[in-house]
Amino acid sequence: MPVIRRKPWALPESAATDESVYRNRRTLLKALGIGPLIMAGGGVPALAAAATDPTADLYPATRNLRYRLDRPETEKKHATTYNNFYEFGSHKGIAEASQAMKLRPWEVRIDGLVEKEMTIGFDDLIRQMPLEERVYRHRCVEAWSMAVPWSGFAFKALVDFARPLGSAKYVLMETQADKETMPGLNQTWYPWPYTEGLTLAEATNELAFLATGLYGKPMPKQNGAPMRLAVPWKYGFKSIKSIVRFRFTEGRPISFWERIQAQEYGFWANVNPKVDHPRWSQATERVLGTNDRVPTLLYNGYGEFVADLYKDMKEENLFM
Ligand SMILES: Nc1nc2c(c(=O)[nH]1)N[C@H]1C(S)=C(S)[C@@H](COP(=O)(O)O)O[C@H]1N2
Ligand SMILES: [Mo]
Repeated sequence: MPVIRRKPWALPESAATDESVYRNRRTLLKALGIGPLIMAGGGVPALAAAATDPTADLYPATRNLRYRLDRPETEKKHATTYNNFYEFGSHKGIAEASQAMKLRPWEVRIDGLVEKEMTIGFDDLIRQMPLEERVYRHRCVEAWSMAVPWSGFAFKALVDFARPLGSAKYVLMETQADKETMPGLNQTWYPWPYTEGLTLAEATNELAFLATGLYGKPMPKQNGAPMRLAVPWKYGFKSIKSIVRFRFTEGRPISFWERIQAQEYGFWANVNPKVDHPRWSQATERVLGTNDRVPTLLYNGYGEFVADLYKDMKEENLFM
């Protein structure tokens, strides 16, 4: 295996300590001039602001009990204050900075190999989709994990809506890239915009979910408002945030992290505790909030849903 040097832009393995989770949160609260009394009500201010969201009436959506957890749900305060969203900075404390993001108007482009290319407003799109709530595990490639209730709809519903041509084999997704509100875009060595891709078979697998809400409310900005991907059997970087484009293609798209460091962050990126990252072990993960170390599961515990997708792909680098 080639020796891989630590690049300044590489994802850090330093899943920070619980202490820094609290430190980030305190910094956020201080910056917003909000003290612990208000927070006793639960949640960060960003979630309270969701009341003015034009889709607020859609939440909470009915929970789909087919998807179950093997662990407690992560507390909202952790999942909404410890984030990866490099558009707002290459560290975990971006919740405050991300509040600058403008969510309306929010247009979604559907193009490439589809019957008819289109641009559709997010509010128009979401009201045509079958909303539900699902609790999913989430396993970051940096070896921390959480388990949260997303609201949203099956990716398959979007694919059906987009009507891809028979020649389409992949779907590329793109995050908004707005220099005005996203300071991370000034780090020009990153290949913005953030992109990710799935095969159509993966995108139409029942687990692939387009999440528009979290904890029974519209999606907080820091978690990828107004719509982000949730593919819980893959490492977290596949779950692209704040999507503005779905492009259907015949060839395999190259994603953001793959462009940066393909030997560490490949196209498939399926979770496997037996295939270590070149710079750290993937055998266990640190649970956000409690800091418990628990064993990582093959396909992050979702093998019953997705293992068949890969049964004829033995030569592919499925777990990197
Ligand atoms: N556009 C965009 N999407 C992104 C990222 C990012 O930096 N930019 N980070 C990814 C990574 S590495 C992870 S672990 C998850 C984190 O999601 P969360 O902050 O909601 O926990 O978002 C993923 N989606
Ligand atoms: Mo991640």
